[in-house]
Amino acid sequence: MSKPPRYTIRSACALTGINANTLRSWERRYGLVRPERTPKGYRLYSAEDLERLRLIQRVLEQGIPISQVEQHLAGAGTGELPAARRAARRTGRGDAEPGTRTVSLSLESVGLSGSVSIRVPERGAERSLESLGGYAEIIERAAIHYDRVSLEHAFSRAVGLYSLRDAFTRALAPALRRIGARYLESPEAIAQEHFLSSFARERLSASLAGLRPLHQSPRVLCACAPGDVHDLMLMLLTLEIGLEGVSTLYLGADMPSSALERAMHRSGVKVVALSATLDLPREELARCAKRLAAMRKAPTLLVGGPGALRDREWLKSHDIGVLPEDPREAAALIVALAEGTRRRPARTTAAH
Ligand code: B12
Repeated sequence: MSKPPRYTIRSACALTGINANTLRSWERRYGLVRPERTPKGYRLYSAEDLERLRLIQRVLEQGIPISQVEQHLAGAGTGELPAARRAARRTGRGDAEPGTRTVSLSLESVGLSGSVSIRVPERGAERSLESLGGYAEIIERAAIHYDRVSLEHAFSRAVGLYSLRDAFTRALAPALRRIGARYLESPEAIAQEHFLSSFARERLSASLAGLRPLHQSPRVLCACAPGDVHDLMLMLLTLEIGLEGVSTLYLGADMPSSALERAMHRSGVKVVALSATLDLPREELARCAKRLAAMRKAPTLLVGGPGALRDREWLKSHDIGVLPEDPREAAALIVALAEGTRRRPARTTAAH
């Protein structure tokens, strides 16, 4: 089994949207998170550390000063936070004071049971930012105006409050699809789509860069199908696999099958995950699957994305697995295959 994943400070920044100086200062000045250190002194964050960082961000988002966060989190064990107790004392009852609202925070994500309610100042402007749908609109507007500052701000905030996965799939991706859908009405939409997809690639690349597992040779090869450059979901999938502690070989866009086969051979990966948004290059894939079947210790070949879903039956009939649409489910399946805890998809008997 793979070791629990640990993240470098670079990954932690990319995954939480918090910058490195802030992370160091939260550790040094307030002792809010204490990551492990490598023998050379580099910080390594655990998944629990990342969840705690997200919880801290949620508390800060409610207007609690950083200097009081530790106290708030410490109060969590009693089921009530100090701010809530103080507010209740002031009003003599537990319900709302004018100008304040109650926020419930689940502690499950940091390994504690139950949830806590805290009373925080009403901040009208923040409320509209609370749902990811709201972020999708802000991101779309920012892309339409090529407003990098607002884009950075909204996306980082969504990452911080939710996760990179949710921020990407529920805020940035819908904005991208909406902008993409407008290209017939407005030629400028192509420029806006490029602006937003480049931004998404930058952010996903930054996360991937910090996620190279240090202790394994790669087990999963990730690439786009030949001729296909839509690599955003592939990057997210690669990230999900990495977050499970499984090492990947990311080859990116438009991978010709001949090069793919050589890379599979040399790297010795156990699973090959391809992403296909456009229609499948059937001939090339069929040739690749055939050669693969003749290999000793052949890796499992799987394809995901809209192109694969449209051609599901054809893929199955060629002994090629189809990945679930949800990138997280797809990653779970790949990880299970890479770790040998799940059998390869059954060979079909359909005619080739
Ligand atoms: C961004 C984008 C681009 C960018 C790609 C940037 C990049 N680095 O990825 C650029 C500008 C380069 C581009 C180019 C082209 N594009 Co384009 N593009 C898009 C756009 C707007 C988003 C694509 C995307 O990232 N989707 C991923 C997420 C955001 O959305 P989703 O598809 O709904 O994904 C969900 C699931 O399907 C699943 N999923 C998706 N992919 C995968 C992969 C895996 C492995 C898994 C597990 C799950 C999964 O996850 C999502 C959550 O549920 C779409 C519009 C759209 N509606 O998707 C067009 C779109 C995909 N493009 C299209 C086309 C036609 C092209 C071009 C041919 C245009 C041209 N004439 O040059 C070229 C093709 C270039 C090539 N050779 O590949 C068409 C495809 C039509 C088709 N059915 O074949 C679309 C649908 C636009 C349209 N409505 O016509 N494109």
